Amino acid sequence: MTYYEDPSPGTGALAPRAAFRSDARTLSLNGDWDFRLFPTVAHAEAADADEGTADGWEKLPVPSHWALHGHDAPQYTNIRYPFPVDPPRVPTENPTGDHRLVFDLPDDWPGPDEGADGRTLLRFDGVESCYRVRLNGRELGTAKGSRLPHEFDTGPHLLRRGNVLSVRVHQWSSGSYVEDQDMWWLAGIFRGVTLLHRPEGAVRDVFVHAGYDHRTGHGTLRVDAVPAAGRVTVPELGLTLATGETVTVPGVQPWSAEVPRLYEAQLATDGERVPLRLGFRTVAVEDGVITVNGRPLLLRGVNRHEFHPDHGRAVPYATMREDVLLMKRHNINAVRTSHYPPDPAFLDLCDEFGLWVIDEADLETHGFTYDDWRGNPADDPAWEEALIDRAARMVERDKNHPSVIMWSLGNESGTGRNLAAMSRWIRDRDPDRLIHYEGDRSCEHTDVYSRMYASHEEVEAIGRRAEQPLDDPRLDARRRALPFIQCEYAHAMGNGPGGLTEYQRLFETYERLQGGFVWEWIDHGLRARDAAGRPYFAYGGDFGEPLHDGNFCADGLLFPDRTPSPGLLEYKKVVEPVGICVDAAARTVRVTNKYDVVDLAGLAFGWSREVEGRRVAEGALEVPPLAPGESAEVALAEAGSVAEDDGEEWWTVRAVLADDTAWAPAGHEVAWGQARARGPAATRTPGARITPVRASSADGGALTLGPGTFDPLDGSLRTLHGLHVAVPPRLNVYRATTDNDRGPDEETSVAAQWHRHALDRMRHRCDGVTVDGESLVVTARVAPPGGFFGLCVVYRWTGERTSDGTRLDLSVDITPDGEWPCPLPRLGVALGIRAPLDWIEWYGGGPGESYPDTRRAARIGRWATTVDGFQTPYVFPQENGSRGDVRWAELRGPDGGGLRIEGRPAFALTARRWTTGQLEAARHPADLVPDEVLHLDLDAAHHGIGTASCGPGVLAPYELRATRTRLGVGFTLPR
Ligand code: IPT
Repeated sequence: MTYYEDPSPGTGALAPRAAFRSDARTLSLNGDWDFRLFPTVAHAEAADADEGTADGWEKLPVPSHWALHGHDAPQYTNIRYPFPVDPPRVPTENPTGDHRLVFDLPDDWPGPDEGADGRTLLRFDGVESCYRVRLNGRELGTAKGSRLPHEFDTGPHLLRRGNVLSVRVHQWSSGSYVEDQDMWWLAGIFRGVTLLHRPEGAVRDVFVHAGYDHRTGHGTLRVDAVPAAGRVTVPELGLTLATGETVTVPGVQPWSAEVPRLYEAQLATDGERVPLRLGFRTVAVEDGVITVNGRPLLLRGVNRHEFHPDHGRAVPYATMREDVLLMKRHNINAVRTSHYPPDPAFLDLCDEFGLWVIDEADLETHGFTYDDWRGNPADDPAWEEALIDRAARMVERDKNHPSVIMWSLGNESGTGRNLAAMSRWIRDRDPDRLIHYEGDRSCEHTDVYSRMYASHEEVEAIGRRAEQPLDDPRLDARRRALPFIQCEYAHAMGNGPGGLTEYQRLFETYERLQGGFVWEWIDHGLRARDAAGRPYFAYGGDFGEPLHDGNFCADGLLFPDRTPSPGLLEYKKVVEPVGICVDAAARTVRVTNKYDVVDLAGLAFGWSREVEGRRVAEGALEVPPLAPGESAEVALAEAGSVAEDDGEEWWTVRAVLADDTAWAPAGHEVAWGQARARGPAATRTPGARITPVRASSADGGALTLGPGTFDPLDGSLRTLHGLHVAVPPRLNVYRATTDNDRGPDEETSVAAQWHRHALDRMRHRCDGVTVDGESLVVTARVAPPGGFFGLCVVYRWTGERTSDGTRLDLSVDITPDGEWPCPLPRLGVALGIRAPLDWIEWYGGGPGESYPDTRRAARIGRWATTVDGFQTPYVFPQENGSRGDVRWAELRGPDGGGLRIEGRPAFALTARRWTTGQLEAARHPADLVPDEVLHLDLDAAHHGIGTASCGPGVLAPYELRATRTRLGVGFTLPR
C-alpha cells in the first residue's frame, strides 16, 4: 500500500517530545515557497523528473492552505466523508501539492560540514493531511496527523548552500478517515516549518511536574529531562535542583485561570539552556468534583476551532492573542481545543493570560456513524498505532502547560479498543491530568462524564446524580460518582443561542455540574466576493462543492471577522463571575462572588440612577472583598431616594476592573445588575381629542384623523405626520426563520410547522371600517390559506392634540379564533414608511438585539444608531435586530424630520430596508439590497430562539402561543 494510504502514522519522524524554545539556533523556513498542484498523485509522480526545474512552479506562502490561494477550492462537510468510504483507501482524485524551498544555512549555523557539533532537525508544526519530505533528493520521511508536529533528522543531507527542500502534500490520506472534524477540508503546510540545531548535550525532552498542596500552601517541583543530567534554577524562588529531583517549595502562589501565576525557570544542560514557565497547580477529582488546588471549578467555556476568514487554520499569532483577549474580556474561563491540538503558541497564551484548557487529540471518525460505526478506525487494531501516535504527539508536545487540565481522546469517534488504548497510554504517561472523551457514554476510560447538547431536563437529572442508569451496574456506579461537564452545548448558529440562562442556573445549583463549552467560538465563514464584486463570507456550497453542509459551519459566538455577535454578549452576561441583584425597594444590592479562586478586591463597584435613560446621579459602592461563594447585602443608601416623578427610574450597579490587567484596562465592565425603582410618570395630561373626518366622495372619500389619512375602503393608513406610508400597519405573525427555527429536521422543526400551516402567507380580510365616536375602527380576520384558525383583530385609531402637536394612537386587540396548531413566530404590526429615515434613538432594551430567551445582556437605557447599525449581519440572513422593551423610539431623516413611536407600555422594534420576505430569501447579507422603504415591526411578543439547530428547542416559557393580546402604540413627531 502507498504511504499515504497505509494507516500507519508515517515513517522517519523522530519520537515526539515537548515543545520548547532554547538558546540553540533555529531558522524559520516560513515564507514564499515554490508550489505546484497536481490533480492526482500519479500526475505528481510523473513530474518528479523535473523537480529541480522552474517548470510550472508558482509561489505560495508557507504556512497556508493552497485552496485559499487560488489552487483548487475549499470544501465544507460536517459528518459525511466527502469521498467513498473504503478505509484506508482514498480516491484517485487526490489533490497533491508539491512545495519546494531552496535555502542556505546562515554562515554561523553550526555544522554540518565542520563535523560533530550536534545535528539539525526539520520540524513541521502542522501539515494536512499527509506529506513526504525530501531534502536534496533524499527522503527524510512521511507523516500523517495534520495538527501534530513532526521532526525529521536532516542527517548528512543538509548542505551549507543551495539546499532543496521538497514537501509533497496529499489532500487525502488514510489520515483523512480519522480527521473527519466538522470544518472546511483545507490541505497544505498550514503551520510553521523550522530548522532546529540540536547541539551536543542538548535537551531532547523535558517534563515539568509542578504541583500545589492547598492544605499546606506548598508547591512541589520535579523536572524530568532526557538526557537526564541537567540543572533547574528558579531565581524568583531561590531554587536550584537537579533534573529528576523532587523538592517542596514553601509559599508559592499557585497557577489558576483567574491568577495565572507563572515562575520563570531555566533548565541548563551541557549543550543548551531552556527557559521554562512553571505554573504550580494540582488537578484532581475529589468527592465527585473536579478541583484545581482544592477548589471546585465552574467552566465557562467555548469550543475553539482554529479559524481565520482569510487564512483558514493558518491563524496568525496576533489573531490567537486576540482570541484569548476576547475570551477573557467576555468572562470566558475555559477552552476546549475542538477538535485537535491547537498551534502550540495558543497554549502559551492560555498559560499567560489564564484559561483552563481541554486539549483534544486530532481524532474524529464521525462519518462511520452512517454505517452504524462498522469499520470504525477507533476499534480496528490496524489503526491502533496511528491513534496512539495521535495521543502521544499531543501529550508530549503540550505536557508542560499548566493551563491544560484535561486531555481529550478526540471527538465523535464512537467507541473502541483504540480509544481505550489511548486512554491507557495517556494515563501511564501523565497521571496528573484528567482524561475526557464524550463519545463513550459508559465513561469506562475517562475521568469525567461529558455530554453534548443534553437538554436542561437531562442536565438537571445528571446534576442530581439521578440520570438514566447504564446497563452495567459497575460502570453505572462509577459514572454516577463522576463530575459532569457539557463539552458542547448552546449551539451558537445564527441568531442565538437561547436557553443559556437556564443552563447556567443548573450549573450554579448542582455541584456535580461543572459548566460547559458553548459550541462554538467563531463562524467559519471564508471571505469572498460575489459576481457583482460584493464582499461576503462564504459557507458550504459557495465554492460549488457538490457535497456540503451549507452554513452549519457558521455557528460561532464571533462573526468570521471576529466581531462579537449578540450571542457572545449574552454569554458574557450569563456567566458573569459576580452576581449583582439590585433591590430598588429595599435600596440594597446583593453581591455574590462567583469566581472559583479570587476575592472581589480586583473590582471596583459603582451605582447610578437613570431617569428615562438619563443618568441623574452616580457614585462608588463599597463592597467587601468577598471570598468565592460568599454573598453580601450592600446598602444603596447614598443613591438617595427616587427623583421627582418625571419619568421611569432605574438603578444600575456595575463591577469593573479596579486596575489594568494583562487582558483589559481598568474600568472594563465585568458584571452589572439593574432594577426599576419607579414606573413611568403616572399621568400624562391628555390633550384634546380629534375626531375622524370623512371627505366627500367627490374628494375621494379619504378619511382623516389628526396627523393620519386613511383609505376609506379598507381603513389602511396612507400618510402619517406627512410621511408616505408605503406598507400600512397590519398584523404580522411571521419572521424570517432563524437557523434555530429551522433546526436539523426539516419535518419537525418549528419553521416546518409555520410553513406547513402557511404562516408565511397570512391573508387579511377587512370586515369593516367604522367611525365610532372619536375612533376609527377597522375590524379584520387574519388567517392562513387552508387554515381553520386565525386571529380576529380590532385596530382602533384615535387622535389627540397636545401642547407638543398632534398624535395618532393605535390600539390593536388580537383574539385567537379556532385551534392554533403551533406557536407563532411573532405577534405585532408591520408597516413601511417611504422616507429616508436613517437614525434611530430609543429608550428601552439595548444596545443590541434581544429575544425572549436571549435578553440578559440587554439593559434598559437610551440608545441610538443608524438603520444599518440596527441589523445583526448573520452570515446566513435571518430574523435579527429586534430591540425589546422599547418605551419609545424616534426615527429621523437627514433633514431632521421623522417619527416618534411610543409604546403602551412597550414593544419590540425591528427596522430594516427590506421586507421579511426578502430577508428570508437572502442567502448572504450582500443579497439584501436596500429599498426606499423603511420596514418596521412593532411587536407585542416574539417566539423564543432556543438552540434547535443542534440541541433543545425553545423552552416552554418562551413559546409564543396564540392568546388574547393587546398592542398599543402612539405616533407623534420626534421631540
Ligand atoms: C457536534 C460535533 O462534535 C461538532 O464538531 C459540531 O459538528 C457540532 O456537533 C455541531 O455544530 S456532533 C452533533 C451530531 C451533536
